Amino acid sequence: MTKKKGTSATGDSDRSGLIISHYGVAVQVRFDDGNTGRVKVKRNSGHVVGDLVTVQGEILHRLPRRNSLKRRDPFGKVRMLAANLDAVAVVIAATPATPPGFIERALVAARADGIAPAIIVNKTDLASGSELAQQLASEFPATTIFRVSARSGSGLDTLRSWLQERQRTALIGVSGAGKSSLLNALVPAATLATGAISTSAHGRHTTSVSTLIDLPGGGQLVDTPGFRDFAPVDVTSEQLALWFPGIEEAICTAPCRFRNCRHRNEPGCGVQAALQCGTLSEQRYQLYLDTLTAIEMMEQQQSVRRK
Ligand SMILES: Nc1nc2c(ncn2[C@@H]2O[C@H](COP(=O)(O)OP(=O)(O)OP(=O)(O)O)[C@@H](O)[C@H]2O)c(=O)[nH]1
Ligand SMILES: [Mg+2]
Ligand SMILES: [Zn+2]
Repeated sequence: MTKKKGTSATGDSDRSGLIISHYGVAVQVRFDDGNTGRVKVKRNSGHVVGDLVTVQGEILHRLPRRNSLKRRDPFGKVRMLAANLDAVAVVIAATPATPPGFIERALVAARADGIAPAIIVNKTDLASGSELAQQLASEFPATTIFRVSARSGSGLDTLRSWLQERQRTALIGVSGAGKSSLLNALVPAATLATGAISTSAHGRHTTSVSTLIDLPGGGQLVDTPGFRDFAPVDVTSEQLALWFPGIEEAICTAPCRFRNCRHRNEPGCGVQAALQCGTLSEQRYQLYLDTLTAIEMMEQQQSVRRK
């Protein structure tokens, strides 16, 4: 373990702090006295940015979490993004494009864990960005949407006051959407690396570790590495519809006949009714079905493993 600034010579006093960065085999802890220090952890130790810890000598104890944002990667592995969050903001840009269903699934994961979701449409200095913002406003009428440009600074004041009201917000989204650029624009002292302008539609991964940064005037932001797949973890096939944008509203408008309706082809289904009258789009419904099928497959695998 590297020697921590301000630690007693024996290193045996118990100190509490917050994990502000994770480097795989070590974490950066900000202690309650404001000093920071690196503490070694085992690879895949399960610690994550936002974790409250106590450190005694070289031993790190994690305190219970109030929530954690997780996703399942394409190989079925659970990846934890950050812990003890108040909000999660999905950063979107026209280029590189965000895969269909990413926003819906991120909203489901956030809501299921009691974390307030928002969408940040970045790069609105480009015409394509403004068009995208308009489109998303009609696709996600119930979600808070910010239109910003990290480059020109437009919309940042409104976003900043929203972030300040929440204690801790994680920025997530595909690589190249501009998460680190936004953080640098919001926090003058931040110097996060950002990707050079890329002609590739898929962008490249610039940020490789999550970092927590204080916003001047209150609130904290967590910058995360980009990823393209977002599959929720803590949501059962039964719960999915309750959190899925568009589906949830359909059920509220016209409750289904069966309480355990999965909204596929059960009679008296409110979701089918919304599809027929056009208040729910075919595309959104298909995304719901795809996510439902993926969760059901995971549940089956888990029940086979338990047997
Ligand atoms: N035109 C325009 N370009 C932007 C804006 N914000 C970011 N960019 C560019 O988008 C590219 C990617 O920005 P990053 O901030 O590195 O993106 P990121 O989401 O942090 O990417 P990862 O760290 O790989 O996940 C860089 O070339 C930025 O200069 C913006 O508001 N307008
Ligand atoms: Mg980044
Ligand atoms: Zn139904």
